[in-house]
Amino acid sequence: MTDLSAVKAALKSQRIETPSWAYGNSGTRFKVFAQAGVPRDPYEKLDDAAQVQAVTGVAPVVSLHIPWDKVADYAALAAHAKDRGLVLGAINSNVFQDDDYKLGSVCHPDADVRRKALAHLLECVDIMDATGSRDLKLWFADGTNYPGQDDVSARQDRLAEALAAVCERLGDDQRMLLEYKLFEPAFYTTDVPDWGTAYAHCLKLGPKAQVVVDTGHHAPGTNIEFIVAVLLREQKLGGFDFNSRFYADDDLMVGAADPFQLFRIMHEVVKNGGLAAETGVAFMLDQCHNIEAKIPAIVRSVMNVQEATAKALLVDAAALTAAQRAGDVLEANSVLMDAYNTDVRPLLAEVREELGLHPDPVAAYRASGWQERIVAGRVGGQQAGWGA
Ligand code: PSV
Ligand code: MN
Ligand code: MN
Repeated sequence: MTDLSAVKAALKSQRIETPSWAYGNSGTRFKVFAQAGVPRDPYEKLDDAAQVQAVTGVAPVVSLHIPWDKVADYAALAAHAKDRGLVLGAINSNVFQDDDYKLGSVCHPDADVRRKALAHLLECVDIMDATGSRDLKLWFADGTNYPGQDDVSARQDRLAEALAAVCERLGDDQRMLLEYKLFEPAFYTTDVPDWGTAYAHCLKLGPKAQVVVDTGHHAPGTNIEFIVAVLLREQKLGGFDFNSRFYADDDLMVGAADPFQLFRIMHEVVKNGGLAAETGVAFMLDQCHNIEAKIPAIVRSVMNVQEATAKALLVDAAALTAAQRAGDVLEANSVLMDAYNTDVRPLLAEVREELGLHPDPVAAYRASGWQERIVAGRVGGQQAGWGA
């Protein structure tokens, strides 16, 4: 039997981090469909994030992307966040949108380009000091398009050197989250293509270096929950970049393409203790909302993560272990499926009411009048930078 009050307490204390770039105009490389009322600067992105927090109560953390969120005074931006009940989360570096990075950034064959890329990563740590952020999230577009183009092992050496320099610079309470991605924009080799490569680097770098699992960055059919279980077991799971994919790095709303996969991932998280704040697993979103309304889509995404988490928390752990130990394959599977097939929406509505919130966050957002205010008040909203 599952203890419902413990389930509710866990749901109330989960923190879901939303990305600043999801509030701006962003999308595919083909066309970014601009929406009315989107933020014109990072301050307004935080104003929108505050609306998501206001209706969900579990999304007070916002990731930034540098230089997309470049401001003159990061401490002032952090204060703006604080005034709205938010905190600034992961700082995402950007060493992929400059002409110099055609052949890579920290893995580039030219030492001058590598120095420039490293300087940016170190600047991101300076920004973390000002914002109070714990996490530096690193994703590299580095790789090659053609066999023979560059020395694969030498590129790993260059990567290791840069990562070590970044790790060295981190403060005691700061971490480096290394993100992997199978392919794109490099199509032959990618320098951090998979969790194994990320893990190997993080292992050498020590406890401040952790792997981040972006759910859209795997080959079709990859068993992501297995990766999650292994990384948690090795205490190397720094967090998630949640989103949905049908084909490649689609960046659609988490839980939209495959809610069952999201449940399986959250089951491994819950089972292996990753929901506890002390483990430091960050539940971040990394999404673009190109054709759907942005703020309600982010609210829905937060709810989708909550629903998968609630179902995972409802798994009857004792019954599951008993069935597994007895070798009762069907019973073990049905214990898991019972939890997955539970409609957790009423439970989450109760959780919200107990937090003093409206039971339906999307309806609450629509009723708030915020959308009408930003459409009327903001002109010339910002391009997030990605997918331009
Ligand atoms: C590029 O694939 C990417 O989508 C990565 O997932 C990063 O986390 C994100 O951009 C922001 O840099
Ligand atoms: Mn990502
Ligand atoms: Mn991605």
